[in-house]
Amino acid sequence: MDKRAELLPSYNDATTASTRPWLHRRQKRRTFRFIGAAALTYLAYTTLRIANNTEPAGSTLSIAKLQADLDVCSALRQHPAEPKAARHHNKRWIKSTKPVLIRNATVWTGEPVAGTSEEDARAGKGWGWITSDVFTDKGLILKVQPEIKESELPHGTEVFDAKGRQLTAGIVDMHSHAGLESVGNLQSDDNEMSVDVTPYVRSLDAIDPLQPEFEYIKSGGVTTSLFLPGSGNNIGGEAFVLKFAVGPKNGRAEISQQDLFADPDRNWRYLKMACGENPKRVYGKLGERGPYSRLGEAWEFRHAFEQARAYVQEQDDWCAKADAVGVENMETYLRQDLQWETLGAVLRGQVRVNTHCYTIPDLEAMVRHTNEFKFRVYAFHHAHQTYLVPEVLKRTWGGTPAAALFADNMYYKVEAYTASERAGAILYAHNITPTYVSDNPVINSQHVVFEAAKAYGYGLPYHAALAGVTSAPAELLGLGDRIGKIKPGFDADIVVWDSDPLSAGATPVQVWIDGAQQFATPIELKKPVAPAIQPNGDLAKAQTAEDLQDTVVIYTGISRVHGSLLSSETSTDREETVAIVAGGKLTCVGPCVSELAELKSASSKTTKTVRLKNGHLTPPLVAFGSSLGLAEIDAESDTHDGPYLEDGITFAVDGLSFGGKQLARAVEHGVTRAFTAPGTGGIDSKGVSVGFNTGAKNVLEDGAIIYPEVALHYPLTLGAKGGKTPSISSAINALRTQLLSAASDKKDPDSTANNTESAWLKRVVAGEFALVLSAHSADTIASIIRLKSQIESVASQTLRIVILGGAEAHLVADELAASRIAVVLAPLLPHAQSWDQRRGLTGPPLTNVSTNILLDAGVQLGIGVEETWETRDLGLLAGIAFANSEGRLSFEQALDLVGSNFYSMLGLKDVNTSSQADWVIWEGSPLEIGGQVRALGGTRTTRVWT
Ligand SMILES: *[C@@H]1O[C@H](CO)[C@@H](O)[C@H](O)[C@H]1NC(C)=O
Ligand SMILES: *[C@@H]1O[C@H](CO)[C@@H](O)[C@H](O)[C@H]1NC(C)=O
Ligand SMILES: *[C@@H]1O[C@H](CO)[C@@H](O)[C@H](O)[C@H]1NC(C)=O
Ligand SMILES: CC(=O)N[C@H]1CO[C@H](CO)[C@@H](O)[C@@H]1O
Repeated sequence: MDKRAELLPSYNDATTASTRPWLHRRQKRRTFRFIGAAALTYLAYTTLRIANNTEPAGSTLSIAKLQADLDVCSALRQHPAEPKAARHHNKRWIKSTKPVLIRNATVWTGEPVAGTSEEDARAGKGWGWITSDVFTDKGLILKVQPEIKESELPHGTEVFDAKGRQLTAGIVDMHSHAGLESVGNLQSDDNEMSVDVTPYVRSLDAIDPLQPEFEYIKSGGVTTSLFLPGSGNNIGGEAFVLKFAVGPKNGRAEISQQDLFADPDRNWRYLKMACGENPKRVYGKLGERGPYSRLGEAWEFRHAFEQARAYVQEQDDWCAKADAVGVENMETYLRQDLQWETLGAVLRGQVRVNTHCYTIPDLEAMVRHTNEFKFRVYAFHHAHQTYLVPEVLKRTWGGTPAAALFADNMYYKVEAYTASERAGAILYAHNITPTYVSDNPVINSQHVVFEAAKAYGYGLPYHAALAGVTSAPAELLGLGDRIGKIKPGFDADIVVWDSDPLSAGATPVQVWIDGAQQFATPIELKKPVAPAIQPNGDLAKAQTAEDLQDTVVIYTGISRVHGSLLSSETSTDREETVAIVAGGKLTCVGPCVSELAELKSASSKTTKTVRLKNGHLTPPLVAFGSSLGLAEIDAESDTHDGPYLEDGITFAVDGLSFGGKQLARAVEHGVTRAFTAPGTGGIDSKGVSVGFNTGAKNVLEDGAIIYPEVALHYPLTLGAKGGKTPSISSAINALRTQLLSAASDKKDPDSTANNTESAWLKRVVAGEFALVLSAHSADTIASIIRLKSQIESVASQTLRIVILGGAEAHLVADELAASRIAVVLAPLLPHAQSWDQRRGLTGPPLTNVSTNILLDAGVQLGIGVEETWETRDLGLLAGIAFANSEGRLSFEQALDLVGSNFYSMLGLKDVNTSSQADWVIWEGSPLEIGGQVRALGGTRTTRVWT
């Protein structure tokens, strides 16, 4: 019998629950074979006994057990083929699900037009959005064609009008740990950390379908995921491909894991392995146990596969002998060890291996292991250095693995420090498939399509980016003929989007899984129907930075100028707007007719003209709340300034270090200013923040420091609990006591005590500096509002308070507005990463939008940076708020969420608001995918990309 069917409960097929003919057939066949063989064996045995009057070898063994072992032999020889045969129905289909006609959609089928050669398809030819209807029944897509007549469809067909909106296959995220950790990160079942090599454990045994993330991940259009064990172990255990439709909402009697299997027949198995830093950190114990180094890890892998190889050989020898001499003559039973069964199946080609490997040594060692033991790796995950070694990947045994990537989440550990946003584009150019994954909860799987969108922005062809979260992962999971495309015969997993899925803020309007509509009362944003993106091939061209101090550069094709950079004379009517940059300064914005004429006549000056498509001129973006300038590699303390002081305060300006990759990327993304407070990352910090220029060489350089002191910061998230304040209540009371004492002491801080905490609290109470408090919980925020009025009544002075975090701020929006407390959302889109964020809104179609509720209440808003890598995305995050604001935000107001709002909420004078100010010229919109910085300058850094 099939070993894995024995290990796992078989799927209770909802459509055939009472009869399960497929199961019965197999059981009957087996029973028949068993009875037949046993009878024959007994006959042979008695005949022999009579003839020779001797015991044949093995006579003490159970004939029944030997026969069962022989059945196992045939299962061991099976090689799973991808299911191809036409299906009458999808086995996951629930009979109560009605046929559905989706009318008037703009459809991405997932394939180029018929007849497109493979070469042309790779080059992006033949792909496109088509206007079509889609008809589904019995859990399958049955028709994809325009103007399907309702009269030809079964009675009771439900009709959904897509109104011309974009329709794609359900998103497939091939790296998720959803359901393995409880909401708010209270419990984790990600890793079985008893030993390093645990091929025998299964993620399924922990997956909790009750976790709320199942609903919000699905609200992002994700219908299928590979649920992997964590990466703490070199060999972490078996993974499962599951769909996000479960329970009564999906027409099922109860909520069970078994309802989740994407392929009820479980044709393929999956294994998670991991190499590099994680396992050696988790297990290596000096002198006691390995792996202590990558050397030890390679041994762990090779040793495990050596056991598995011997196990497979022993089994194969037994089976061959049983075939040759007759199973009844075997002297032993077939060896079957749960410990090596999974790896044995890997060597038999029955398991799709997915391996977390970042670096060249890790990738290359794994490629050696595949050749030594002859097993296939389907994808390298977290594969940040794969773009450097495509030829190494091609040496993998059995076929070139894909790379499962993040678009721009990088630099967080040493292994991720040599990464590139262009990795996907580079790999694709080398014929290697990039797919985009969430590693949920690292990135919220709900937004995995945003990773693909950014990959397109970083030069991956549009069709390959969209394939990277649909058909490509489907194929890598062995389900490429069932999911990931909109094609007759495929599972009816469908998303209708409110805008192009690869645009900022794209949100599903409705999601179907196996033909069943997933949201009964979806919240739909009021967005105009917009055409799909016209793929921009220019995004693939790499730009190189130049310092053109001595050249006059004329930028033409500017279609939008942020108001703060428009001089009063500028008229943007009729004439084309240009921007002239000389010596790093913006010397003219507007038609600049006379200036252009002057430049033409003054032949002495070197001029260069850059023609932009849809150019934008804006002020620089501001990173608020990150550890930019204080920490380079999040996981490496040597690269940090260090933790904040529990007792007393420090000044971020004293710890700044310049020149790292984080700051370089910030500049390239138009973020030339950062407001950073003491701390080691995340939103919690304590002390006095600094405002600085991210492009500066060092702290002494002219213009490097914009504000030596920005605000006084304290943590009030769960991170505030510890040391002298073991509780939130004690942390709030400690702050209250200090503020009250500052309010009652009217003396000016004397110069010797200028830098003490109490001197700074006095400045806060006097309204000279803002108090920035990191907090997510609505109740903590309510306590802060209460605290503010208590202090103000004593100080008779308005306190300037800013909340950083604010996941649950929407619950106290009116109170925040009344108390004139500003909120910097970090992250913009929370997803219950901690208990105090659990009521954060994840957005439509499941919930309302947090920013809209806060804007309606009149709360002053900013968008902050929680993890430093997100600095790159600040423009796009503002773009998401803009796209989903239903008109509440103008283009400029959206940009101000990551710019001028910080100055006003913190009470800072924007030191450079004149036309001499810092400026950024973009090709494309900074709020949209594909917007690229082409030049920036002003106070300090001047850089031009050509
Ligand atoms: C399809 O949708 C588009 C965009 O909303 C609309 O202009 C068009 O009239 C619709 N066509 C049909 C047949 O409903
Ligand atoms: C004390 O700090 C304030 C605020 O930064 C500053 O304006 C003042 O010059 C400082 N005084 C001395 C003596 O350092
Ligand atoms: C969403 O917001 C709208 C408008 O403010 C409100 O009427 C509605 O009740 C809200 N829906 C939910 C589910 O919170
Ligand atoms: C405080 C500060 O950086 N001010 C700058 C504003 O811009 C002018 C002109 O570029 C600079 O000279 C100032 O240093």
